[in-house]
Amino acid sequence: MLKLYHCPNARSMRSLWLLYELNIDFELVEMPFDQKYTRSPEYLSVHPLGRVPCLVHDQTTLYESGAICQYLCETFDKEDKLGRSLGHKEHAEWLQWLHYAETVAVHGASLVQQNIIIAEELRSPVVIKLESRRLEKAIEVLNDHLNGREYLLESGFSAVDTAVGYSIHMGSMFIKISEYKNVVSYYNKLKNREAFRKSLPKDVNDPLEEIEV
Ligand SMILES: N[C@@H](CCC(=O)N[C@@H](CS)C(=O)NCC(=O)O)C(=O)O
Repeated sequence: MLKLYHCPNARSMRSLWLLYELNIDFELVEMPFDQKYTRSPEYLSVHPLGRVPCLVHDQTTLYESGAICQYLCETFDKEDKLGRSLGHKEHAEWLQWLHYAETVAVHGASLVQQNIIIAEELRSPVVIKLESRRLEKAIEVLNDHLNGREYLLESGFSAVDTAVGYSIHMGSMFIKISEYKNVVSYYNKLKNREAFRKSLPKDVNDPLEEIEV
């Protein structure tokens, strides 16, 4: 049994996208991003913090998107099409980008709190400015790395592009990424993947609009 708990546009989109890339059968449990569902006793008995993603595979439960990515590749991608297992020359780099995805996403998550979740009178312009700047710096590093490259790894598309690609997707909701030309062309390429499209929220307005480079 393989089951993914997911909320639209949340970090679980990484796991959903990757499951579609892997083209394997799984059960999708989609919940609104609402504590009525994510903090329900039923869901808290699966994930003690009531967050997403959460992956259940037979007796194994995982609730870190990075761990889920590595686990899915190690379990279902024995030929290293999307993973780069121990011994592969890109293994260390693959791990680095897998976890760098969270370095980017934490700033996006903070901006979700500041712009959407907390009451307007509690929002802080200083925190918004700081987090936006830190997000921009993290995107700048990606922009430099992507110079002359199609994907994060020299050998081509891999699971770490789903991890980092989601972080760009999330970050682009809060900062203007159009000045980061390499990031924009990379993101436009990722957005054309069928698995990415399938992982988008169904009610999204114009998800596939290309950003001008
Ligand atoms: N480091 C975790 C972060 C998980 C996380 O915080 N997910 C957010 C959605 S992006 C969540 O579920 N938030 C709901 C909440 O905190 O109530 C991961 O990468 O899976």
